[in-house]
Amino acid sequence: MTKKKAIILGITGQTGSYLAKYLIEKGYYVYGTRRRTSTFPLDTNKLEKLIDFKKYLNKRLILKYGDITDISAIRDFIYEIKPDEIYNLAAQSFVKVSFDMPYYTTDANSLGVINILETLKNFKNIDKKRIKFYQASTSEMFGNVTGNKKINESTPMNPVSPYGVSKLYSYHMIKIYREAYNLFLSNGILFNHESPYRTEHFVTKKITKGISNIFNGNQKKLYLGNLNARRDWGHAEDYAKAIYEILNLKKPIDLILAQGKSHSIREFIKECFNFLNIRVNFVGKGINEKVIDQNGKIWIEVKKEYFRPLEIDHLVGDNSNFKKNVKNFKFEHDFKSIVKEMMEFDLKEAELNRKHNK
Ligand code: NAP
Ligand code: G4F
Repeated sequence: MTKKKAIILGITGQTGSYLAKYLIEKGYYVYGTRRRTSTFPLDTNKLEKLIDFKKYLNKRLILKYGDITDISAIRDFIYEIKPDEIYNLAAQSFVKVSFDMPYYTTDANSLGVINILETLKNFKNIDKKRIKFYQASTSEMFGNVTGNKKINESTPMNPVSPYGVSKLYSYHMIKIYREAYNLFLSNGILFNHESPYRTEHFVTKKITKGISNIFNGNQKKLYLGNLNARRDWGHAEDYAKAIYEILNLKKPIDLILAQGKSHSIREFIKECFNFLNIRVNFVGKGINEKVIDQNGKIWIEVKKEYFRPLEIDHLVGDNSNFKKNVKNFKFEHDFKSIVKEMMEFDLKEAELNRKHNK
């Protein structure tokens, strides 16, 4: 087993939690930052569900306070740990919120990355160790692609959200610092990835949790936005493993990670109802659309407030470059199995809540 040290910024998030689990299983010492919040308890619940805290916390898993916008915290952390690898998954990651909070989104997602890059540049001058750095880049950087073609690494990038722009800034800074200062910096350009540990304001989790709660009588209806949008959904556990592979290639690289298939939000909803064996119809159009079962019960209604000022209609990625570079990588999950796993997980939680509320 390796004795390597990895820092994960954004360890409390969905993908950070899966990555921490994977690296600990590989024998890594994993160091992560958690943010100070004014409320307690702090959000380590995803991590705690995936990792045996009793066994690993403060042994192979060390959590420190830190915020990516605070250069002193980031610099001290990197100088103290002297890690072999750094994975930057920390971000204001919700596209819709980026329209409401463009300054903070830029601060965390763009300037936060400069805090790390500047630290790595200076660190290289005083220490011989060449730290490998992974940046969580995103398909949001591409925006709307003419003809809804499969996106590859050469597709022009025209983001349509403050989030997309903030990530595009970092994507380019990675390329610039890599070339200018000979640093080991890689961009993983990941398409949407989901799991039972997806934060609940993202659409997949909102749907599986909402339908599970309605099924259990905990909630009356679910309200959603644009059901026509199409996304290329993979599983966060597969993508965490792929992130490790991307960073551990011989040379730094920019690679797309996707499934190569897209589904609409409507198709995702249909698959959830298929899982429950409930037949539903989509009635009406646009903001008047509703999802109604055979007994006339309305499960889902479309609401204007969940639409975005600008939208990406269709995202689908070409992963052939990933497959060429990361040989024999096996995706363990597909669209159907993701929906199944999320529904099973949320039905269990909803059932517990129903019993608790009785
Ligand atoms: P997530 O669940 O929203 O996790 C985001 C993480 O960033 C959380 O740990 C969060 O901490 C942390 N964070 C937010 N602001 C921070 C700050 N100022 N300083 C330090 N940490 C901060 O996101 P995810 O789905 O795991 O995605 C991980 C990364 O991949 C993100 O950078 C995201 O933009 C990118 N990405 C995601 C997808 C996807 O489909 N999931 C696709 C492409 C790229 P708290 O727990 O304290 O909030
Ligand atoms: O689940 P979403 O919020 O994810 P989105 O915007 O695609 O962003 C995610 O994937 C990106 C990679 O492409 C990441 F970089 C980013 O960090 C994040 O993880 O929305 C997916 C689609 C959108 O088209 C949205 O308009 O679902 C549509 N949607 C319809 N109703 C909704 C809703 N999205 C949300 N969150 N909530 C709704 O009620």
